[in-house]
Amino acid sequence: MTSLDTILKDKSLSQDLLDIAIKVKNNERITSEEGVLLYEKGSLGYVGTLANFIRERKHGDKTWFNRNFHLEPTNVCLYTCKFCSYSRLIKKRSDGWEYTHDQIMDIVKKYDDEPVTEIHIVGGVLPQYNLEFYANLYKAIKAHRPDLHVKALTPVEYHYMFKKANVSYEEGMKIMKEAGLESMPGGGAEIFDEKIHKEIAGGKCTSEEWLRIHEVWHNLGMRSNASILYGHVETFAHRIDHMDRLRKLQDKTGGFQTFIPLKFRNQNNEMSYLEEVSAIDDLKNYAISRIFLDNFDHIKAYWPMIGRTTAQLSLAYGVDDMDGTIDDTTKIYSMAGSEEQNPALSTQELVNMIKNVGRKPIERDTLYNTVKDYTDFVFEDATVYKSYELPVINK
Ligand code: V47
Ligand code: SF4
Repeated sequence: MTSLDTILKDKSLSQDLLDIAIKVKNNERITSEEGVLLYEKGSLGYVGTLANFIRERKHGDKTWFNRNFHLEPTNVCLYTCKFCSYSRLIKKRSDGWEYTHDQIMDIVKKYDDEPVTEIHIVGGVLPQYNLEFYANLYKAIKAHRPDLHVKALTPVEYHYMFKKANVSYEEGMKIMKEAGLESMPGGGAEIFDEKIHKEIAGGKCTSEEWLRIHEVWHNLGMRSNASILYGHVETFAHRIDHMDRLRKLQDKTGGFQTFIPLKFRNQNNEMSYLEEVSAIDDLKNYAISRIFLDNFDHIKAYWPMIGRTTAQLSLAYGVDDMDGTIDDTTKIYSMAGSEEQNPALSTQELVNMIKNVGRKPIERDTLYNTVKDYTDFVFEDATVYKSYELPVINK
């Protein structure tokens, strides 16, 4: 790949792109206008070089991953987001699942002998999954396995359950923290622009509410992630506006750990008429996120959504985090048409994916503490993760 110095000496580069490259070199923030310009005028090679420079300044070759599993209590949801291939309320509730507290605990217990460090809980919104249900669930998980980090739900669920329980965001998040919630994943943000948000995700918590709940959580000294759903009806200006709102909140709280660009997948949803964006757009989007979000430590490529090959390529375009082993425990993306129909990687596979593109695999915990550096580690035998049969519900 070209180096940043080569770009800085390139006489054919326009002044506006040169100015951005100089800012990157000097570790200065780019403006929203410059962000849009990167999408409109920056070539893949140009934005990739800038993003890779920032990535290596922050992390060198280090590439973070964790050992985790997802738990999706239900795929039935009150809301009807147009991009969602997952919710069964409208489609066919009898095709869905609605796990009870005990069934969820049975799934958690199946991982008792596995070296996972994180449980990622996410799913649909339903009345029975209320504040009491989740508070009891978090308590039960932590009582059963104190070392398992509970990363759970998004402002979409919390807004709904706090409203029903008639508690403020401050009270509600405090209850969740005391019950055992340790961090919040980045979902539910979609696109902050109010008009587009209403059009594709109307009814669920607004952009302002999403940001406010993260702020309240950060004010309790806790960490969370942020995402964007891109590649549908939004414009480049909407993507930058979304990142700008995150950058401003991050300036205030410093509570975000990682930014996860989520590519819209078009199978089995109400927006299937839209074509998916290309892998070149995906790489450019990772790179521009890396350049724009100067106050975010990490940019994550979520491989179950983007596919392993693009995830590997993204490591040269600003990405430094590959999420986790997943163990085939999420259905959100396979239902939406991802090439990863049964997302699960053994630690060895994930480590090799990272090594094969010349980076250093570092296992982390959810809060990015190093668990193990795999750079010089040689596997003696394949530590292949088992996939478990989940209980069949509603049958
Ligand atoms: O908010 C739903 C997205 C998100 C589709 O924090 C879709 O570590 C593309 O946020 N095409 C939930 N995307 C998942 C999420 C996440 C995933 C991995 C790691 C973390 C983290 C967070 O999934 C939703 C929505 O934006 N989504 N349907 C679709 N058809
Ligand atoms: Fe429900 Fe989430 Fe799907 Fe929207 S994206 S319908 S909130 S499960």
